[in-house]
Amino acid sequence: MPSYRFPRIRSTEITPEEVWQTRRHWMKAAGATFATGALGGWSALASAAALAKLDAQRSSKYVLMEQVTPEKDATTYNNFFEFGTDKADPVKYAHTLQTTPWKLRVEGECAAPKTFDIDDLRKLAPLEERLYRMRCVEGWSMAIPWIGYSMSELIKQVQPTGNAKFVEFITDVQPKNMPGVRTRSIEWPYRDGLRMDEAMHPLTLLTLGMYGKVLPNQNGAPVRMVVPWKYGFKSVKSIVTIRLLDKQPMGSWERSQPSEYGFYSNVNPEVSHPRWSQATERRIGEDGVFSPKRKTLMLNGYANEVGSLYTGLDLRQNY
Ligand SMILES: Nc1nc2c(c(=O)[nH]1)N[C@H]1C(S)=C(S)[C@@H](COP(=O)(O)O)O[C@H]1N2
Ligand SMILES: [Mo]
Repeated sequence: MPSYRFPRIRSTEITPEEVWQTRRHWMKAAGATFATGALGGWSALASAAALAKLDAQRSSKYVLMEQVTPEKDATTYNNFFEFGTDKADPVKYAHTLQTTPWKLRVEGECAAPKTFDIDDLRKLAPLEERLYRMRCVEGWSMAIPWIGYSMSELIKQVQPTGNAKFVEFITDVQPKNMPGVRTRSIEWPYRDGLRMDEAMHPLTLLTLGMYGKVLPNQNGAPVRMVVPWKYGFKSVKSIVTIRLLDKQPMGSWERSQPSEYGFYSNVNPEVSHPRWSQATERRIGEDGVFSPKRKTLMLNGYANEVGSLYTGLDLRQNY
């Protein structure tokens, strides 16, 4: 099994452009290996190679001075409880997820509720490739080139009313195809919510692809959300319903354990989860037990962009 690792460069020594160049180089190498069939038998990677390309303009605004997490790591180390609770489960089992046809309904406090299919969504706004940090509350993180556009582009289509103060995002439930929903690990359908101004913030991404291709099932095909300044579980996968609400909704994790998971779930190194410190993180794809852990950044490094959403809010109380 060949493994692709980036050369170890201190992140302070590289420019965003070099990061992307390195990534292109890596993708070429990976493509060459797929072509020769050297990975025979590893179905997950074979199917990842077969995913349709998705063209997007690379964002000049949303870049990071960091190395891109290898695609193999981002697509084989996942949380998608509908397919099991082990990180290796989604890539093994999510091939059963039925993604066509797909309908996404946007409804609730709005003048023009509407149902979109995936073609509608692809055409709704120009697709952008944005490199975002992603951090799970469990203490690992990645830097992933997502493809999509700001969630606000979709939400404004339905003409929200003045009562739309919150937005709820709901995953599909396919009992026959999702072994995890037969267990009561959390409440199904998987759901979570944002304040309206958080949902309308340009960083909040309606996501249709990653690494130059459509989303693999294990990463939430065919359409998911990515909210990079919040813990990973706010980034709802395989969305079928978006509901504009006048009251704050309660997500699946908050319902299951309100003392551990709050509505905000902003990445915050100063406020620990009861079972895990949030001060540091392990970057997936960085080799070895001797690699130093990274310090977790306030709002996952997006404080300049979204900090003002929380002025006057006690982030210890509103965790
Ligand atoms: N429907 C659904 N969405 C979900 C989850 C899930 O279990 N089900 N897990 C969340 C968690 S905890 C994380 S960390 C991210 C992981 O996204 P990734 O696998 O693409 O890295 O998805 C989030 N979205
Ligand atoms: Mo997570």
